[in-house]
Amino acid sequence: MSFSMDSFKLDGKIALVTGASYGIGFAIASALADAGATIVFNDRSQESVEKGMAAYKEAGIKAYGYVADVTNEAAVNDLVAKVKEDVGTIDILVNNAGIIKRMPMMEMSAEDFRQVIDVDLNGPFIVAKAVLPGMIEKGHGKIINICSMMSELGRETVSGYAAAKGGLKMLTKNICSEFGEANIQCNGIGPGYIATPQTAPLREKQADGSRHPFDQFIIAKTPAARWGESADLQGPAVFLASPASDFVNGHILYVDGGILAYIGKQP
Ligand code: NAP
Ligand code: GCO
Repeated sequence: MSFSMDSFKLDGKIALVTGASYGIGFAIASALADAGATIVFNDRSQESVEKGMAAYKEAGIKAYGYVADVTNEAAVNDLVAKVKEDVGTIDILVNNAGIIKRMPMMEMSAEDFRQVIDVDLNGPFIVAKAVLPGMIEKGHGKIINICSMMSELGRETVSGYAAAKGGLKMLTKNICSEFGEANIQCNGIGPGYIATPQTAPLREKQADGSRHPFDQFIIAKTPAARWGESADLQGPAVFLASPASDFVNGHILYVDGGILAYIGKQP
C-alpha cells in the first residue's frame, strides 16, 4: 500500500472543538482548519463566543461559534443538533474545555472538587456521548481528549484537576474500547506546561522583576528548557484527527518537551 501525505488532510470534515475561543482550543482549531476542516466551537458565554468569532475572522478562518456549557447535557445535545442543522454531522471532536482550581487539598471544598470534575471529566463524557451517534451513522469518527501531565503525575494543589485528567485518560481508553469496532478512534493529547491564560499565574513576574519560582522550576524540569506554546499542539492534533492515525486508538500522546521522560536535574 503506498503512502500519501493526503492522509493528513481534513477536507470535508466537520470538527467541534470545545472551549476554543482562545488558548489551546483556538490553536488546535486553527490547525484543523488549515488542514481543511470546517470549525465549530462552543464556549460558556456569549462574550467568549464573540471574542472567538473575531479571532477566527482575523485569522481568516470561517468558524461557527455557539454558547453551550459542556457540563449541561441538554445544552450540549441542543448544540450538536444545531450544528447538524447549520453545518452537518460532526466528524471530529476535540474535548478541550477545561478548568483548574489550584489550592491545597485540605482547603478545597467538596463543591470545588466536584466543579473541576464536572467540567474536566463529565464535560468530555457528555460531549462525546452527544456526537457518537452521528459518528456511528457516518461510519467513522475521531475524538481527541485534552488530557494533561496530571493524567500521570500529581503535585501539591491540583487534586481535583489530577483526578479529572487521570479519569479523562481512562475515559479515552474506554471510548476506544467501546467504539473501536465502529471505526471511531479516541485518543488523548497530554500537553506539558503550555503558556496560556490558564497557566499565567504560574509565570507571573515577581515584584523584583525575577521569574516566578514555578516558572524556573518548569524550565529546569523540561528537557526542552522552555514552556510549550499552543502551536506545539497543532501538528499532533492534526495527526490524531486525520486518517494518518486510523490505527492509533486509546493512546495518550504527551506533548511535553520531554518532562515525563526526565528525572530532573542532578543536584
Ligand atoms: P484556558 O486558556 O483557560 O481556556 C479554556 C477554555 O475552556 C476557555 O475558552 C473557557 O471559556 C473554556 N471553558 C471553561 N469551562 C467551560 C465550560 N464549562 N463549557 C464550555 N467551555 C468552557 O485553558 P488552556 O490552557 O487553553 O487549556 C485548554 C485545555 O488544555 C484544558 O482542558 C486544560 O486543562 C488543558 N491543558 C492545559 C495545559 C496548559 O499548560 N495550559 C496543559 C495541559 C492541559 P471561558 O472563556 O468561558 O473561561
Ligand atoms: C498546574 C498546571 C498544570 C497544567 C497542565 C500540565 O497547576 O500544575 O496548571 O496542571 O495546566 O495541565 O500538563
